[in-house]
Amino acid sequence: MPQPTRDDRFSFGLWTVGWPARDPFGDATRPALDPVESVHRLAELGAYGVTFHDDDLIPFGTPAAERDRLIARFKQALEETGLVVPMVTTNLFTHPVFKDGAFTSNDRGVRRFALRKVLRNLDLAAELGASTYVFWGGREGAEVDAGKDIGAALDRYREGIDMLAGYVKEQGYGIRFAIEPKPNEPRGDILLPTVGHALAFIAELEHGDIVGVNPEVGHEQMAGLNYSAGIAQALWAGKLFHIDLNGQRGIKYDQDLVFGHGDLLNAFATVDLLEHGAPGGGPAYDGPRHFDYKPLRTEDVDGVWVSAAANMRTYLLLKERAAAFRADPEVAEALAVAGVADLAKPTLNPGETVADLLADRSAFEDFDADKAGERGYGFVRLAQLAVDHLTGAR
Ligand SMILES: [Mn+2]
Repeated sequence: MPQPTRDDRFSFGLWTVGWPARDPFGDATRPALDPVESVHRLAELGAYGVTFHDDDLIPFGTPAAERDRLIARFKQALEETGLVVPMVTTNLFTHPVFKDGAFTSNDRGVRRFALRKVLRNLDLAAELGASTYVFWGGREGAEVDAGKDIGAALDRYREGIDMLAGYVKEQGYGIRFAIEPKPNEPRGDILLPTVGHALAFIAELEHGDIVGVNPEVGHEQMAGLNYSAGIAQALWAGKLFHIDLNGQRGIKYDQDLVFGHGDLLNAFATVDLLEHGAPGGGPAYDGPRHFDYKPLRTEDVDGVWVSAAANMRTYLLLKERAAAFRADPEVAEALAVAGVADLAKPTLNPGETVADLLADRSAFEDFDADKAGERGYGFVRLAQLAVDHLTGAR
């Protein structure tokens, strides 16, 4: 059975294993974990990286001297374990000040406070060597249509991200930003609800060159969307800067299940894409395999570490299965029958003009549409081959 190693580049948020399992209906079922202990346990399990929101490490409102002490002991744990910090993010959602958003709060004072909170944490992210800074705007949204000017909110969102990106460039931090879409929860409707919305927003930025996306499995699936198709478009756009792997079972509240414990077939497609790139020859993903999940509320502390290990085990099992799928000659034949690689061929010939196409009788006048309509693509056979590999039947 595959064992995770540093080379697999698995990373976890402090807030994942550290979630004490308080939910809207019930109290915490587990004690808070010391971030230093989490670093040690994750390293023992085979992770290579740990990520955090500022407040996961330094509780909101901590005085400066205590902040320094908390950072120092965290750094010591990193040194002892060799764990790295590939990504850092900001908590702009827990404190009541952010109840109407951070960069897009109707209250200008709150917007300025939010920028300052991020600036301070960006300095820490750079100090710890992070290369990605995630923006999840869970409170950037509304419940009441008349209560939020969406256009103005997007102006302020753009203003904030551009100011912060400009700061990162000016400081020479070498950090890229990754926007994490989510359709709803905690707000009724969140701005930048899907990968597509986020990509369109990034195209409007002054510093969009260092801004990409951090798609989360469950967030796309909450919107009824196909996660592997979403990250394929982000890869195509050169914008897949980071990923949040977890599990979700359909359109409901954000479950943050263990990776693969939701839509397993889509998890297989996701790992196949991340590891091998698109079948027609697109780029594969080379960043951290980051898990943003929550151990079930029913787990005790031991169960937390079982669940952390389960994420990595699922990934490695799917990686093995995806490699077998790709190497199977029958899969290659099914892909050929389906014409998957043919899609990589441009529709027009090199240098072909509209006039050339109009003059090509074989493209229209003599084209047998009825015959072409008879073709079977064999996609079901391809799907079953994936299921056979996934279940270990091949
Ligand atoms: Mn989630």
